[in-house]
Amino acid sequence: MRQFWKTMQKCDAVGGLAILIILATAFAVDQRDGRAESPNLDESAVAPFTLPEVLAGPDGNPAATADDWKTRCRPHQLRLVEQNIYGRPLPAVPVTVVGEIERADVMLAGDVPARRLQARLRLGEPVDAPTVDVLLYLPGELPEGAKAAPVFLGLNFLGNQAEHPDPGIWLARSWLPDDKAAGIVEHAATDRSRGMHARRFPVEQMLTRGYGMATAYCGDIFPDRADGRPSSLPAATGHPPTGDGPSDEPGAIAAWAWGLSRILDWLQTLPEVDPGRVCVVGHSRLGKAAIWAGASDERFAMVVSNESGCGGAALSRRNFGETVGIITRKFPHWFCPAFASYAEREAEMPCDQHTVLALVAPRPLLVASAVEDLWADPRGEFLAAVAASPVWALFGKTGLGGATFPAPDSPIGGTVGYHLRSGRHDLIDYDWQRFADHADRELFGRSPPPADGYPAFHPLQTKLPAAIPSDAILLFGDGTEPARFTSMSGGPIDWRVEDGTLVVQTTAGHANHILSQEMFQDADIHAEFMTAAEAHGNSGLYLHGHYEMQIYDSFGVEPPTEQDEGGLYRFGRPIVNASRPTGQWQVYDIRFIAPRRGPDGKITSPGRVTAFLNGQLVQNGIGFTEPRSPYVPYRHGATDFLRGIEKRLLATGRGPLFLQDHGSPTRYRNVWIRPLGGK
Ligand code: GTR
Repeated sequence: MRQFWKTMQKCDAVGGLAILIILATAFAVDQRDGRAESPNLDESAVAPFTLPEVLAGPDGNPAATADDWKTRCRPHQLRLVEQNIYGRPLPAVPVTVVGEIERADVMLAGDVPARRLQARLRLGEPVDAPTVDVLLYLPGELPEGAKAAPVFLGLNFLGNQAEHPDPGIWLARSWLPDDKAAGIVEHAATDRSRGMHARRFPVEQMLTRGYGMATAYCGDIFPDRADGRPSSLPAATGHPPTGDGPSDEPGAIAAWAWGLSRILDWLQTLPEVDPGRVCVVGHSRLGKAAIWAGASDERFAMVVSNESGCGGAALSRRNFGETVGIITRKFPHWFCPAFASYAEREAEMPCDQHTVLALVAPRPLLVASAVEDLWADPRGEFLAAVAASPVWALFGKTGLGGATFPAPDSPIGGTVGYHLRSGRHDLIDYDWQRFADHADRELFGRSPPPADGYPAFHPLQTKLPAAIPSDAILLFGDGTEPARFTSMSGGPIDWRVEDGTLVVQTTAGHANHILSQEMFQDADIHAEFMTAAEAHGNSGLYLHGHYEMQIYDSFGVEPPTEQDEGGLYRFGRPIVNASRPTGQWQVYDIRFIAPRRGPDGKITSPGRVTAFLNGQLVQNGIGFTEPRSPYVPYRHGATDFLRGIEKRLLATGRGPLFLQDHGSPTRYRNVWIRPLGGK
């Protein structure tokens, strides 16, 4: 509310003759037109395949010991990957800071103290050598005894400013792919792009776990477009500006990986950074780059692939999802020319993506997939991790430690970890928490904090009204069933149902709220709403009656404040302004983790909110403690009934959802709760 008014998949299923015939027909079609743009997404149509021996040395004999691997076999396998997938190595160049490193102590959302560093790095000797802007956040306070922080380093897609809403982040200056919705206009970053990809870079949560977060824009190194080569860093270091070089001419992925190594050169000079604990991470195409950076540069302490798919963690020989042919035709600039030559003859490649993963051994590796990301072939990513694991065994370590494909949201593994997140192709807080868990175990030998065990939170908000999940407790649907809400005095509500919507019955005192009959502790909350012209559409979702997710006509307000839609009132401004104009349906999905209280009623661990508004992340796990709003319904217009509700809330941790009256006839529909943790 406003303050003024406010086994390698032995292909069990390919037994039947019928399937073989279908496959043969499919291949015939492929051969006829030479293309296979719609890949196989049917598990039962996966053909059997044999992977090249990952442990083999140049004579074909497998490594027998860790030393044998290191001296004889690894160099051989590394060369195979260079020659056939990403290209020969690019030379290291001197890295210097242009001007000064900018250091600032900042307070991030949820009262998380941080040190922000920004530097422009010149890669190469000449004064006009190309530059890369690096953004680094470090924990404001280090754990006792620690002198420097471990850091996750990854490239981003839309510039550093898109990774976090912090207004102090330098805007990207290089060419960017146009994306009006994300504030990239005429290939340039605008202020509107700030925080647009923040869901992929949960700085506050990772700092809270003790990890620093570093990033740079991939396009500073190699613009991600077929004709990007002339303005890429390799071109500036004397590589041919066309893609017609020799078969091992490196492409964009090799250039991005090389850029990550140069940034590591710099990170290792910083007193605040633990030089032995820099983890390289990346999503999708940038996951391919992260894998290759970590495989080829052994200074990276840990390697994380998030949904890197074809040419990343997924086996090319497995005919499921994106293929070598599809990827090299669509992105001719990503790989070395030799890779494209294996289109539709993957079985002839002397290595496969398990080879790339194996090069990370004996360091920790984490491969992450998502259930709905079939294009990236989650099972193929898993099987590559299985097939790479014997190299860890040579070092006396458990690689993945099993060959059973896990259930969603159930991480597995040893020094090689794997998880299959529920949801679609993306990089979200759930994934990062698992990366931190893996680093806790593998780099520090400590147990990660207990995970909440809740499924990943990744709501799809593209279609309204949304389909009601079968496990939802519906508080109000379309008016065909009575609303499961109570008035402030504990009686029936007087809000009217109109055209299948529940309309706020406004009062002069702005205190005719309604509260759910359902009491819950932690929950996912869904609410569709439409603001009205009166009183700026002011209303809100009061979580437990203590914390308000703002509803307010905020369309076009830049920058949005904590009183605008998407804000957690009195705690945090929305990461981006995702609101729609009054008169349009909008949707909130909120994961509410209630604060925990001790026997004296005092908070022992803060609560957290992650919220999506109209498809955009507006709160990313923001932490909060005691209520700060003067408008909490237990005070503003409180009744004896409500005092009783609050008393019970403090004693049991369970409370209701309030829909707020703030003088505007806001409409609601499809309001439901999915309690978490069976409570
Ligand atoms: C796709 C590509 C994938 C993956 C993805 C991404 O178009 O086919 O291999 O890299 O892009 O980077 O988002």
